[in-house]
Amino acid sequence: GMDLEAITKHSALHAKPNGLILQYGTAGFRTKAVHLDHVMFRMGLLAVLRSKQTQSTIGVMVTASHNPEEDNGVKLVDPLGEMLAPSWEEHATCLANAEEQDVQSVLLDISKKAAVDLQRDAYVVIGRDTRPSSEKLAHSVIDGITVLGGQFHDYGLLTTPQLHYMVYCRNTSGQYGKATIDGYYQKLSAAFAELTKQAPRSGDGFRSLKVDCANGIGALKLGEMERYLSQGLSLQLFNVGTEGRLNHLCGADFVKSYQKPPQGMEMKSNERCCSFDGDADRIVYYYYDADGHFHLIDGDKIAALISSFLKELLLEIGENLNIGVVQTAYANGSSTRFLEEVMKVPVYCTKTGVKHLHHKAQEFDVGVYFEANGHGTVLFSKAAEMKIKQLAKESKDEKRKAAKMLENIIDLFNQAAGDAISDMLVIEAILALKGLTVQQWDALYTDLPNRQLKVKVADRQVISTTDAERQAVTPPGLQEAINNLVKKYKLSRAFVRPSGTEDIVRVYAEADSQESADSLAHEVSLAVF
Ligand code: 16G
Ligand code: ZN
Repeated sequence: GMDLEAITKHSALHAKPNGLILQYGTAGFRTKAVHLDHVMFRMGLLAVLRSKQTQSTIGVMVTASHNPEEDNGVKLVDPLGEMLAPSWEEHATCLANAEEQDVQSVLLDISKKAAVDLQRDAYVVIGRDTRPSSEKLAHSVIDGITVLGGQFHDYGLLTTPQLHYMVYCRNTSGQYGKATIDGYYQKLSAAFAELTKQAPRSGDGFRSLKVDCANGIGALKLGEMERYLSQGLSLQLFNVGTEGRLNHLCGADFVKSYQKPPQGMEMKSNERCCSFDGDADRIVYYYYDADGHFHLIDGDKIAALISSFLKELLLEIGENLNIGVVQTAYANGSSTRFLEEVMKVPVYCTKTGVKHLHHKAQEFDVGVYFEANGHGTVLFSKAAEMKIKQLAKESKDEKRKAAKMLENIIDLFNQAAGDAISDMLVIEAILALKGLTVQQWDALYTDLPNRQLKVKVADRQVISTTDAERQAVTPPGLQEAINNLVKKYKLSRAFVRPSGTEDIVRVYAEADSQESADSLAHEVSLAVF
């Protein structure tokens, strides 16, 4: 049962500010850290209910990813390391917004609706990013867990994907890996070493990569990981959090949004560099060419590199395993064309937000998904994994070699969530094996010039969309107006969608030149008013 008195008492110690209403959005709750104490406590409560209901370990991650340092947030991780199920997002929103005197009744209501057996045990694991506010907020989560009698393990500082990994491991009785930080590094570094064993050595014998850690958790975790990597890869870490502020003028979101290098990183021409975001679930690459031009290699081009490599290996093993690439409306038109027409892999488009892409990618034997902003991974179906493992044991020569590579790739990708560390290692392995420079990778295709704008409107919900956010349904006439504007430009495309994380409408446009993309985006944003 529930100790209602204890709940009331502890809840009062984590009181909700009057009138504050928050939504469990695409990335959980996210706002100024000072407004989040009650949400943390209540998410501790909710995690216990979810754990009882699923009879599994549930994760709670305290982070606000690429947001400014003074923000924070929280999200729950479901049993297979996935994002919280949509019906529970609603419960989360209800509970977070309940007035103090209603917390008990909302808890009971959720338990009833979701058929939670309150007699069951509960186990919750917690991780947090490096924000100054995160430690205290994580303790509020723990307070919520314990007041409902749940057990917990606090992993302390973790990247978001590491917490997803832990949850996945714990609920698959260790089959996916050991649910410890050492287990995570061992699994990844072993797969990386196996995979790159065959790679031709570069001139000086080892490969090096510069990493902008966004002054966040990535610095800490890459630092820990380095000794596991031994000779395979040498990392030079920048923005490690000793001086700069988290995500300030650096990190994957900054580099992608402004299409320029982060501050605090020394770059020479043609050097391969990458940026993590604040919780290390996103990665983008970039370099300066010999003429001093900056080139961004975003999630779309990461997907292109990875799917080309995987397609080749799949052909080699010849088992008719299907591969699909999942993108969002933000994917550059050139990337979609390259994948469909040159690589001949089927491409699918889903709504923005990792959970949508992840879900779609589960339909394939090999499902590659990436958002343009650098969040993504590759999922292998159980059947594909078993087939590959069998071939790696039983087949011969080239086929066996390809199967072994795929086997290691499966281990190297985080199957629970997009993971900057794991994606980085996959990319580095592919580049090494293929002997590709960053410029050669970049040259797979040329991005269409594009522009993103934010538009402030009175009520962003008046805009609704369909066709994976590529078509506006309401307000009436908006889509027609966009169609007419798009017609004026070559190779053009544009869409609008209400943001799921900010009180704004986002506009995206691409066209044959930067001037055209800029002016199309501007015209579309005027049509939104
Ligand atoms: C969240 C999503 C991210 C998406 C972004 C879009 C997760 C873990 N994160 O950060 O995938 O790209 O929202 O934000 O799902 P927007 O709705 O404001 O454009
Ligand atoms: Zn993130």
